[in-house]
Amino acid sequence: MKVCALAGGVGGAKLAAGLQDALVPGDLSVIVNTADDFDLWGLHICPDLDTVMYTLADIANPQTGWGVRDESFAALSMLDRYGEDTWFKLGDRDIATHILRTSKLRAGERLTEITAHLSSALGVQSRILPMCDEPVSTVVYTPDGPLEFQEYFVRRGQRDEVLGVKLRGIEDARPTKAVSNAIAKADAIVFCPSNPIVSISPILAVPGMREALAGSSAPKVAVSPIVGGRALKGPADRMLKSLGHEVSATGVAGIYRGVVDGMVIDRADEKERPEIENFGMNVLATDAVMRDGADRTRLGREVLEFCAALGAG
Ligand code: FO1
Repeated sequence: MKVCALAGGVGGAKLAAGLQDALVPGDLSVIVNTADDFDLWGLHICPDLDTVMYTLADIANPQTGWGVRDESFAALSMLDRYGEDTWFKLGDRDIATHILRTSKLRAGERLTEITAHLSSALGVQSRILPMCDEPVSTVVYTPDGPLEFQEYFVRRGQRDEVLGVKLRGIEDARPTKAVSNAIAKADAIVFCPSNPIVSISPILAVPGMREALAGSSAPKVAVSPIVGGRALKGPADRMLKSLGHEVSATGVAGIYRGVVDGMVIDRADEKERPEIENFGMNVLATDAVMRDGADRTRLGREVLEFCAALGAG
């Protein structure tokens, strides 16, 4: 069964790992948000691509979900001695990824090729696909004015109220050939439990992406990142609220209405089933919280079974 997943950072990467475990090696493609990408000290950093890559390579830091396990921070300490503001915690091994990516970009390679090279060198058999090769940047509008995404997310600790989100450069972006192929060949399409506003929406906003998804007859299923009215991780709950969405699995389903055929929600939110079914979506209620590797694999398998049942029905 060929599966195409859409993912942002930590939550999305966890389900992608579960799907990878449940599938024959090589049958998973993951389209990843690149609107969090930014440059720091001349290095091009792609946090969501790297989080997915390290997680699928089984070298991610289990405490944070991002960065590399057993990491050291000697380079960052030296930058600190030079008087630099070291607010973004780049580890030594992680820096190697950014050095190589940046040098290949400067040599004219596309982000898609570079990501394929890096992930295959780390032994990842799934395809990790940037949503596009053009630069796109999320700008978060707050009462203090517009902020670059990582300024909002890491430097200011997601404390600002989000009044709006814009995607700089999105008009010039296009789904890559690899992305279009992954969607066209998929037997199931899975929207991972990533932030619907700043992780999945940028992927959907790439001109041509919604049409590519609509052109696929494969069942499409989204896993809610909101459980019991709270985000599993990060600021999704506060963002949904400040942008006028209901903070619930139903609120997430409303964002994906007309795009997906099914929603996977947590058992705690079972009472929302009728409302979501009213959107014309099928609902699977299960344990949607991934605490460990066993949870990821179980949820991955359940999501695939749900997709198979929708495809057969
Ligand atoms: N997130 C943090 O909260 N603090 C950090 O210092 C940080 C560093 C970092 C370095 C490399 C990387 O790939 C990711 C990193 N992240 C960090 C995570 C990242 O900013 C967010 O998870 C995503 O951008 C949101 O999806």
